[in-house]
Amino acid sequence: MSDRPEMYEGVDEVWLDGEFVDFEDANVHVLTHALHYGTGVFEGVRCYETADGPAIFRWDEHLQRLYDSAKPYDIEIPFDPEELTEATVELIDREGLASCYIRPIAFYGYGPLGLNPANSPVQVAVAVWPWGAYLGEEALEEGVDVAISSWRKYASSQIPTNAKTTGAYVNSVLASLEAKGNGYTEAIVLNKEGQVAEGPGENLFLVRDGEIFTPGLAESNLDGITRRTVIQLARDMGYTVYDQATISRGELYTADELFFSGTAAEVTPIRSVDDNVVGEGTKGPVTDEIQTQFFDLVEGDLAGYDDWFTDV
Ligand code: PPE
Repeated sequence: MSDRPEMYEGVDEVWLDGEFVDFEDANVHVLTHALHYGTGVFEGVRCYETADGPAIFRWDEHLQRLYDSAKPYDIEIPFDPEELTEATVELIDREGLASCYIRPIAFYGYGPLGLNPANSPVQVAVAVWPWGAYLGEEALEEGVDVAISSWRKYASSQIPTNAKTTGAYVNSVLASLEAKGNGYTEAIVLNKEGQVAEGPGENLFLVRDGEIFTPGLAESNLDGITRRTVIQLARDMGYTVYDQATISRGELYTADELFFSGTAAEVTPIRSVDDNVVGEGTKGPVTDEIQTQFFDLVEGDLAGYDDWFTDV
């Protein structure tokens, strides 16, 4: 067995199919259906350190999306939401983590190969580990340099775009590899029509003349929970937010500000697109205000959003 990635150092256990197992024993067979055909669904959630202790941000919505993602694939998750909640809360508690990233996954396990998954058991796991700034700590302040990917986002007529399906993430992996290979931090992926969809693991927001725009859900992007959070926060702050926008590639170059949103990426400014400087080439004022409000929110310092937290 290879050395454990640094990311998981200090993690003792994983919850797998109803049990807490040692980290090193959280394994599957090589003939696991999902390994061959990508027949799994997953979530990415964050638990933040708040004044009242660790609290999971928008857990119920993430869990709902997990069950929804499972539907098109007939993945019958053999645990109810209460059981997965209890398991996750207990896992974070057992690990003694003040803040962490949470990765629930449900997938067709070891059964007969062939495309029909009906005779493969559904396995479920939840792993947690500390995960800092996704695109780097500096990215949150300085912004990231991104490039338009030559890979297009698949359409929902091909693979459901509102589901987080493991296999479908090859599209994101290709876009990331290309961007990183060309010296950029991240990609922006256009949809089949050539309009802006999202990042490989982030939704995208555009600021123009003090108003905020984000691609609508028919643009082949994920219905991101951080996207929903940013839309509501911005509206509560008095901004006009167009959440059903169609954004063209050209509009990215002339935007005043651009930023990514995502559980992992949180609120990350974009400072250039295809080497064209966005705005002043720094974190713009609207992005700054929303990012500050976002971190105040997730750290439990904003009144009025208690429903969005699950205490550990
Ligand atoms: N689009 C995609 C394609 C995506 O994967 C994510 C999350 C988002 C948008 C933002 O959605 P939300 O997290 O609900 O706001 N990407 C997850 C996985 C990242 C990874 O590298 O793995 C995440 O942020 O957890």
